[in-house]
Amino acid sequence: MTDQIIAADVIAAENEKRAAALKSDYAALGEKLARTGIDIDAVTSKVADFFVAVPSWGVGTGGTRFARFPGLGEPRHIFDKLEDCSVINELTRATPTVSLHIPWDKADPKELKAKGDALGLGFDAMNSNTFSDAPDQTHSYKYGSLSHVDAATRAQAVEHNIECIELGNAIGSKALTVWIGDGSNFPGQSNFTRQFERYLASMADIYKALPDDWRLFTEHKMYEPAFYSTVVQDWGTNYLIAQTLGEKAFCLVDLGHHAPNTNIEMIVARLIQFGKLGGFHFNDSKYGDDDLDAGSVEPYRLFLVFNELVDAEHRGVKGFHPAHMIDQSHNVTDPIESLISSANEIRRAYAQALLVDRAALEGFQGDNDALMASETLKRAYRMDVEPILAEARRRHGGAIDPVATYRASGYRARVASERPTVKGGSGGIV
Ligand code: LRH
Ligand code: MN
Ligand code: MN
Repeated sequence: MTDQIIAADVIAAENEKRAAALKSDYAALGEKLARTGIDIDAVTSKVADFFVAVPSWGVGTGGTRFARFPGLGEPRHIFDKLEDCSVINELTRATPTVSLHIPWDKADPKELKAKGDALGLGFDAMNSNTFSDAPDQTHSYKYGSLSHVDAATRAQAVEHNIECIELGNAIGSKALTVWIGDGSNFPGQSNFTRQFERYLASMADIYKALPDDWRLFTEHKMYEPAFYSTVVQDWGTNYLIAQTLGEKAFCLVDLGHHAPNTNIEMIVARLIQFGKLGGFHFNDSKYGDDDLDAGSVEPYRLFLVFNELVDAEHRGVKGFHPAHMIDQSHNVTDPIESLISSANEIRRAYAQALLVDRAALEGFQGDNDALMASETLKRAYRMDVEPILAEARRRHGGAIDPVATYRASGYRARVASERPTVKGGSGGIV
């Protein structure tokens, strides 16, 4: 038995209000899909088996470089964060794991594991932080970390990553994600080649410390905090890293880390083709690394990414098991509501991609029928799959309408009365 934070009878009462409508919507959609030979229950089971990890850093209100406006009941520490994450999972049944960020979430591994077990939560990829200085560290990362010109600073950054692996190992994680802010702000400030050589050497030391059943994810990002050049700036560099390090190294694609208009779904296809797609940080953006809620700005792009993933599944690509994580920053919403909504949007894109008639698509591609090929994707994308998502949640003890149920539960007001009010302040980066 796990500790359920949102009382089961609250979920049941809310579901009761919506059960009849869902039943009839699900039957109608089932009938519609059956006309094209799709078994709705098969799709619902696949959707129910699709999970995405929640970032521990996402349940607190984020901020920008300018300010942070905290909400009520901000989590005080990782154990509060885990409770917030559990609420998301209880309502969506889509997020049974949490991705930790160290040192922000540093705690006794036994206590972390016990709390996770009590809530029925596991731990996804560990994230290291060498893009900011921890209060007690010896060497500053102001001028870089894993690629720093100073060997002692690089060694400290390597050591920190190894510590993340050790902590992760003790709590059941199986992957380390490394994102660094290293780069330069002026032409001439750094030697591109030497800097990348130093980075690769540091990463090789981290790679050596990986347990056999672990994967190492490197995350590229075009710019920020370095504004002239970034060491791991794009998927090409990321691919070189994964290739150089070895078979346990893979590329992580954060949807917000590309230049505007970049064809991200094509990057995904390339990485799959060459066996180096490690996973995702889902979010959405309009201008840069905005960290907006997944599917909130460009839901079609999210669908197109999932179209590539389902295509790979369909082709039976060997050893294909990308890690799915959310990486968002919530400035104007209740973070729990945003994460609930994003988990649903991610599942929605997956469900829609499952509906693509792949045989027809292949036929149109072979006939150079561009219009019908595009129409085949659009047909799946236009399908309102909400009854499938709701039914997948309901069947696994979740809420038919998770945001409404969350509001009805009064959780935010309760934690606001237990957790001290946090004052606003100047900005951070996430
Ligand atoms: C960097 C990033 C990366 C970090 C997270 C806190 O932009 O997306 O994934 O780990 O923010
Ligand atoms: Mn990210
Ligand atoms: Mn980011």
